Amino acid sequence: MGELQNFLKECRLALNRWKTLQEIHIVIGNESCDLDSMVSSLAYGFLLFKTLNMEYSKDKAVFPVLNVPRSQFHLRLEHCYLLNKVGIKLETLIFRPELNFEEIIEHFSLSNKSIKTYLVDHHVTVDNEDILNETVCKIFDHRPVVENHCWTKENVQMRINHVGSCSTIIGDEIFTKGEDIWNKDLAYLIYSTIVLDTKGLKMQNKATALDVEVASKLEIKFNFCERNSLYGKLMNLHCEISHLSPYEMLIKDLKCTGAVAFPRICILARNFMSLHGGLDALYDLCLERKSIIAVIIGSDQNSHEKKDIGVLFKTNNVGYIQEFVQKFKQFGLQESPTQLSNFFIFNFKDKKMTRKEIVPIIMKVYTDCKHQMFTN
Ligand SMILES: [Mn+2]
Repeated sequence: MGELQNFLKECRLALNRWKTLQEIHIVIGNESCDLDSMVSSLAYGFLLFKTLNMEYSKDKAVFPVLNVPRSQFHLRLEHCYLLNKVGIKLETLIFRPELNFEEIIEHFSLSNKSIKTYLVDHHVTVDNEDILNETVCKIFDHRPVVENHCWTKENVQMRINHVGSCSTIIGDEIFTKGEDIWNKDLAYLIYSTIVLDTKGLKMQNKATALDVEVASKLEIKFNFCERNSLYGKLMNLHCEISHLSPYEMLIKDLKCTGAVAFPRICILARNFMSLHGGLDALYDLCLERKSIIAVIIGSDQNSHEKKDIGVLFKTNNVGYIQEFVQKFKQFGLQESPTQLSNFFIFNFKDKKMTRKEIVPIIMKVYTDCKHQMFTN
């Protein structure tokens, strides 16, 4: 068994006897569980495992957590493909519902044991993990800093770089903090993720100098030489939707912020809504996530439009909806008509935005329109 596979097996075993541990390190990615979230938590967990000498200690353990239920993981074909390729078995992974944070925190604080949390690929905890806030000690992220995040420099080390992939940051951490822990499987996970997130490491796309630097170092060290074919393979898997129901399409790559859900899908939002069961699935999502608004970020590389946004309001408050739509349009978007009074399609006028850019805009509009909720 390889070192990485053995590490994951050890983590899993330690989870079964967590009450006997003196020191726990939780590494958790964001709730969309996209590829760089998963790989960053596994890889950073491995770095901690090696550099804190956990392999020789019965008292310490690291839990690299994938922030989705196990039952929803198989929808992510590119993740399963890569794990299988490096020989990692799904049963050795730890999924969010398999840890009871409340119970762990209570037990650890009562008995004066140590618990530390590391956030990768996000820097604001959502409801399902905000109980961990007090324990957060390090953050690695590549998205725009949210202004009202609650961390202070004294308690939390933040490393935020505007790179294409969070795995680039973790790869760079490994090169500087533990170069000797690299093995081919770990390197392949990081390398593949950077390649996918930067569209084949092309600078005109999302790759930055650091993405290229880390990926190139891995290419030299481990003889990787397949940027284009690897990108094609992973992207095809990522965009494969024939095995998914409309609801599964929505939860495959989903983020929720407050009362707004942001599913990202591989067809245009307009086309999603014409699927049989598309609208129902969107309502189910709102119900399940207690969302008032669902914002579909649609993309289809083969279409002329390439990207669009669909917004469903789970309210009939016309004043609210109108103000929201007017305000949102001001961010370089064009509204195109639909048959529904509470669903809108927006097309980009010139510059297309990513979900990272859309989320803060929507949240600002959402806050600015809140007063309308209570009128009418
Ligand atoms: Mn990410």
